[in-house]
Amino acid sequence: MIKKVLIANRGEIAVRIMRSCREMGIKSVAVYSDVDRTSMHVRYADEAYCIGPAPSNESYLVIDKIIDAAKKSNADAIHPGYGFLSENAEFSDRCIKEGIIFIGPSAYAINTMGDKITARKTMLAANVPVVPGTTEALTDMASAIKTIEEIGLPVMVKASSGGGGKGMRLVKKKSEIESSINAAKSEAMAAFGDDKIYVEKYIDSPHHIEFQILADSYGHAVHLFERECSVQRRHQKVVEETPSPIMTPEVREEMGKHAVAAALAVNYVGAGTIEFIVDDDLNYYFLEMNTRLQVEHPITERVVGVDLVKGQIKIASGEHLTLKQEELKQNGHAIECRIYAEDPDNNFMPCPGKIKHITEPLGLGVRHDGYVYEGYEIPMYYDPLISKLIVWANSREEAIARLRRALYNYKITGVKTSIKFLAKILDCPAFVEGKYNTHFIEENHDFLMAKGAKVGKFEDVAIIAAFVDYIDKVADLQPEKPSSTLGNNWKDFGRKKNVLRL
Ligand code: MV4
Repeated sequence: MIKKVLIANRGEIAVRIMRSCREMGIKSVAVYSDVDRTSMHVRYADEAYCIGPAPSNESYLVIDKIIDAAKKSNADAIHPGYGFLSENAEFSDRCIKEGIIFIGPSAYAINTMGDKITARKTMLAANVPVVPGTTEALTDMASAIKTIEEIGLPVMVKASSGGGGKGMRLVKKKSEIESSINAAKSEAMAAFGDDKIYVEKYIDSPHHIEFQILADSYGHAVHLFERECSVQRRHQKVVEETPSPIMTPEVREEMGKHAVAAALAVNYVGAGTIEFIVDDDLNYYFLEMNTRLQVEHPITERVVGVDLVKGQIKIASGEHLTLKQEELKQNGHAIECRIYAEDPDNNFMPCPGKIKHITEPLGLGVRHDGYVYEGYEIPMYYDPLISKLIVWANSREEAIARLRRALYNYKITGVKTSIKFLAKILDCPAFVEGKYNTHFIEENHDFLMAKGAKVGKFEDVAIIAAFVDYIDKVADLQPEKPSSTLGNNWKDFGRKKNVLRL
């Protein structure tokens, strides 16, 4: 039985995990760096422990400090969230050695999927389709050139320790092979301390479609269908939706089976995601597995009706997975967009800073997973994600309309955000028609960057919100009349009557 969970993370995901813990009657323990002392996850938790200075490599990434906090607080388990130590095999192992449950997969599963060459071999053995290419690391240049010519140009040269687009080179011409291999190798060595590289046939204009899986410790695994994640910028997802507009029931069922086979091939336990690239003819290929809870998990939760964090915790405490594949259904349509403190007009430069005013979107079919509050200063040390806005509706069309509405309702002043940019995506014909792939943002750059009438409206309301905030502050400075003289003031929207003297 898990009675207390330490969350080795911060921001919206730490709060989201604590919410499920609270519903399960499980106590939560926060860890925080010096700059996070006033962060929401510290407030939300039942207990909190400082683990050091702001830089993650002195706090959230230090295994010893997290284990220490887990022992001090007597936590039974650690949830790593995403990022930080979530895909660190050493951390998974260390927790087990210390007698603490790691809410995540084994070091074996993390390592096997973390090394992309090993992952490709393992998938081939499990009959999961992989992108045509090599199953061994390239050795000398002469044989590498020969191998690439056999596969046929264009190809992708990728780092075995890479993933998420790091250490990757597109090779179109024979004359580029040698320099691309050398560049990929040195980039991989610098980033991962491992220069093993392999080659794949280049899939032009692919879709990124991933399958959520859950697997228990007894070899039972199910998939929870797909998420379409092709709207991304520099390998950062921006909008995700489920179901995928391009999927058919037949391909979905087949891919789902392959996703389950992929997880079982590494004896996977917990929640995980199988990433595929998919071409326009719906040919699909295993790309990589994410051995953690993902940022975009809420759209699956909403459409399939499963709390994935509760699922993770139950599996980690040794329960049998009671979900049956044939009982799982996709109901309606969900879309998530990520709201960042960044400036779309200045190359998406991160803009950490103090939140002056925030009005969070509410209403039917709206979920808002965030952690900031008015007066909170987003630190510059971490990912500038402010929140995730998730909507659900019966149809894709209605979900788009609802997300537009929710983005319109969402007001933040004090920091620059990506809200307007997201609203433009939802107005872009290619998105509305569901005809987009991983090149969507670059192909629609001019449309997305244009300033339309709808964009102006957003700014107007933000200014009004800031002004309301301002007159409230002025009112606070003025002497208040005794309430008996105010009479019936129900139309004053709760503001002080003497404000009218302005
Ligand atoms: C590819 C590819 C085309 N062909 N591999 C980018 C991130 C990493 N996970 C793998 N990526 C790609 N691998 C082959 N053989 C195109 C991409 C790719 C991509 C994949 C998923 C989502 C967005 C992407 C954006 C650009 C390139």
